[in-house]
Amino acid sequence: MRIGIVGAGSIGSLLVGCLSKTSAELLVYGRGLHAAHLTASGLTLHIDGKDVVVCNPNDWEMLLEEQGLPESVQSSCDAIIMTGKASAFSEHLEVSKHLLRNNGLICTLSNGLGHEERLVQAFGAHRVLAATTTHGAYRPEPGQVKWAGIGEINIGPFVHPHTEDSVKTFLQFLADASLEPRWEDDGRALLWNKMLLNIAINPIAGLLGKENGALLELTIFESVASVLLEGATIARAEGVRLDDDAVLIDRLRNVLDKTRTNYCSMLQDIKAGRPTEIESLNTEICRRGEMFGIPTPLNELLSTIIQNL
Ligand code: KPL
Repeated sequence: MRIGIVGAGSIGSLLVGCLSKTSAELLVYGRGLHAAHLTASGLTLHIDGKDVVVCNPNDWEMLLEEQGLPESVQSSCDAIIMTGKASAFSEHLEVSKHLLRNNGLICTLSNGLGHEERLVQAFGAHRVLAATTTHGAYRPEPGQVKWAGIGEINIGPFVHPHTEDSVKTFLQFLADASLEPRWEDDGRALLWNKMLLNIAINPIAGLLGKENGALLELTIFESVASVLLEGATIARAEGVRLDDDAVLIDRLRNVLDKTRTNYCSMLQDIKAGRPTEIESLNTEICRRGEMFGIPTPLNELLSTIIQNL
């Protein structure tokens, strides 16, 4: 199976490193100095401060944004995982249209809601899977990725039920890569569960400037949980079947614990002076809250502060 990884940031590079150790054929799209390292010297993966895995650039084909897309790679991927930021979504969508073969599968790990609808418009419901990840990773320097939290990749149906063999093969490659794929029958709940984690963790860890583990401190954790529960009210108003509040809070605690040494993606964006994903996260909760006439003061506050940073 030829798998395209579109967006070679922290999570994208983690996937490249792990999948390069399987028999999957890899096509990787990235830009800048980090992508130059991936092309010329490969990738070093530091696993939770213990093991170091060196990944050889001959194990993937690299496409650089700076060079444009060659004809030779057109319609060559059986499956694509878009791993870029929400702000890169439109550009990565165009790249994916070029790379994905007829009837190939596509999913995105971008944080926030609304991306899958755009994939369905572009590729058709039968080609789109819902997917999220709780793996935590960051890039201490170009060519290096720290896998700071071993989580899961959750995959499920979005609109189409997806029982075809290619989905099983795709999941098997992710399992061979030790990326812990897990099939979830309710794709909408899957996307919302990840959204709830991100609206709670990302802006607060971003403002604190600390690793995810700092949010486990009792007084901070209570506020983090309140932001999550405010979002859960909106999900339930939309008819999404979520677990009870206590289960949602346990999951939050668990993800914070597993990614305790990770710098969340919003903190990485703030530090690097890049746009954050706040628009697709807390601001989106406020927008949806307004539609239902449900107040979302905590999400409003975080959204305003992050936007004004
Ligand atoms: O998704 C993440 C992110 O940083 O965006 C978590 C799971 C919160 C890991 O930090």
